[in-house]
Amino acid sequence: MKILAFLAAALVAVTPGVAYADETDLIINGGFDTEVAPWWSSAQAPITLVDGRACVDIPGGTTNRWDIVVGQNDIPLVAGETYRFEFFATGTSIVRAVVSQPDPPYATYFEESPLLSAAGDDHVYTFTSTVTGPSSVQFQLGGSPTPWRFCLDDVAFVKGATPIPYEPDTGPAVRVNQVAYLPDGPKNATLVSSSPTPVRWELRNRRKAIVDHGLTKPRGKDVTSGQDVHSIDFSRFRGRGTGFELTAAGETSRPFDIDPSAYERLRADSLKFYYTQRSGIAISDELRPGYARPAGHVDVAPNQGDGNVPCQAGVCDYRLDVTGGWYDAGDHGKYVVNGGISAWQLMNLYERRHGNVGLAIPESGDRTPDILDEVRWELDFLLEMQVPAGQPLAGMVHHKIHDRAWTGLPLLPHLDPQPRELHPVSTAATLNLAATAAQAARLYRRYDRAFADRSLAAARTAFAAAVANPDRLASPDDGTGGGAYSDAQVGDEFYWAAVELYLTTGSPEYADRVLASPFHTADVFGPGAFDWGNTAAAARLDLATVPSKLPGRARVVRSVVQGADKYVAVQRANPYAIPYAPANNSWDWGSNSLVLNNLSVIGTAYDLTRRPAYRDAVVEGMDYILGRNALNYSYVTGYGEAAAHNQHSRWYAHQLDPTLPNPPAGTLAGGPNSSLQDPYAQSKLAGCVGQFCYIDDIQSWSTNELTINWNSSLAWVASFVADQNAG
Ligand code: 9MR
Repeated sequence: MKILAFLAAALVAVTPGVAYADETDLIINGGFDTEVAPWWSSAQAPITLVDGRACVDIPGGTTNRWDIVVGQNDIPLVAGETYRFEFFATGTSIVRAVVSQPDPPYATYFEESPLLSAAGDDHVYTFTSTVTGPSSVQFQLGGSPTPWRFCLDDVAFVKGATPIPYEPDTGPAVRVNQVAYLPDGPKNATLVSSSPTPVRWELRNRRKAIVDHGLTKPRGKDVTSGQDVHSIDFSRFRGRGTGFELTAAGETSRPFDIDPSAYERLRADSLKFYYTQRSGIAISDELRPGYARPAGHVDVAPNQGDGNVPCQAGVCDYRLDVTGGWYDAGDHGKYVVNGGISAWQLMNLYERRHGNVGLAIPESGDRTPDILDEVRWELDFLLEMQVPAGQPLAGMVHHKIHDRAWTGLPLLPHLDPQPRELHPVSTAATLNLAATAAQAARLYRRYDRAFADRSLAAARTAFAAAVANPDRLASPDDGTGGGAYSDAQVGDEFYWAAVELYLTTGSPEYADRVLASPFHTADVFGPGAFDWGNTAAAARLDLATVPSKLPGRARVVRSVVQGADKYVAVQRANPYAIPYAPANNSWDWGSNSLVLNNLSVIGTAYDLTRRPAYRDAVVEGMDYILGRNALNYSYVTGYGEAAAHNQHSRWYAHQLDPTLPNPPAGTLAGGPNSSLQDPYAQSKLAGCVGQFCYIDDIQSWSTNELTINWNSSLAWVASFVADQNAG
């Protein structure tokens, strides 16, 4: 029931359901007093008017939120205009309130997913449109296993509104590693302060006794955050304990430990992440209390299964069994190029130290180290993606396998009803298999000779196939139902595959390929050292650390040390000690992984030189990830007092379904992404500076997803830090 809109201009406070001067409500019949039109709803859920509200009985057992919708079309949007979206609703579930494109591909312009209450609440949001054109205002209500009732009233969509600005809660001005410093390691913090002169800092122990003090160092304006900051160095303090706090300028930091044990835990947790990402196997409650789920994509309805997957129409006429592997991220796709870099990094972690880390996985207790058992789950899948002998393009590797259409959140893997499809082969995917299968051949040989032989044969076949098909590039437009992971430049993948094949076989054929690659002499250490599409630096790290007789190997080692020097210089110049400085302060998608991968280059330089400055730089770099940052937020679930926990995921979707868990401890969030590539981030973070381009909301897939390639970066660096013991 709409109340006296024409008198509203006289009111001072914002009252839901009311339009003010210069504001126009674009919704027709938002009050449902006597009729339903022009509102519409899905056929299974007709609207009835009950006491002047629109009510719908939502059937149980649908899949996606958008399977049941109440909506109104023909709402015109103007780019740059701000709208206030308000409604009153009752219910016992979550409603996805969206403003979207009315026709395919139904782009989402705005969304919020509040939890409803039986008594009902007013909901008020503002959003600034980035498009001009018609839209549909919708309440999406599907996806519940059980039936429920939704009632709606006082809907308004008001043009000319004033934006409600989003202010992140950044807590105290003293920014620390909220988890732990190493007793003998570097201990640094950052104070947000515009004081031009140093201020006093004090370190207090758990009993609040001052155990050290000193003066901050003013550092001026930090470009990564736009803040005026000071740095604090309390490295000389060598005590141990829990519950320390740092005070400066009247502000007290979040508490932290000075103790190495957190990094042993983080090493294991960041690696345990992979078991719960596994496809094709039931996750055991005994091994992961609270995370049990049935096996995903094993040909049990409603899954269509990965056991006998066809290609997209016109791509091939065989089917493959591609069960297993890890789900890439918060989606149910499995992509060879991202699986490849993740498997490589975990194998690299293993190759650098050769120890076991107990991961409590089904294979624990066999004679293979747990990390290798976990990576094997992915390697077996990567091998399955290779085109079998006798087929056209035999030896090449399919780029990816995923759902035909995008699914919504939440959706457990075993409940995904979409058909699965193999996408075309790509040179990049083929070289990912060549690189990782070659690497596997040298690391698994002492545990499983037959697997090592099979891997090496597959790697050789893949490399030859890629040489014969050097420009099969995955299309940037192939992003329906899964990510594109397209890569226009595969020279780096050729270099990487040749390097791994050479290191495993010592064969002159591959040595020649390595030496002839333009990537061999190039400076491969850019703003972010390596990622799924830029693999030359990864290759270089292995070439520098795995023994070989490659001519000019000393120069290779030197290049890694020089790369590390570059990242250390970037880190020293930054008052938050971030070893990542992208051009124009434009932070990349998955920036946390780039920060960590740069640290892994520095860590590799430490392994090569044993210079303590490199070790200290890696240890200090971890501070940024664990809370010493502009948002005062740890990016790792379960680590730190204020930490990421709503990462974008279809099954750790606690934010959208309270019966589901948050991601397991040790899960890394993607981190600040200046390009704000999802509507939620756009609605909250427009105009953000570098470090501020992040929001811990499940809807922000471009700043807050979890992925297998980002957790491998975390695992590598956590493992390095854990190896330093006290520092
Ligand atoms: O991590 C990927 C990032 O580098 C790309 O810029 C982005 C757009 O192509 O895709 C990211 O990968 C996503 C993938 O396409 C689908 N699964 C989730 C991945 C993480 O967001």
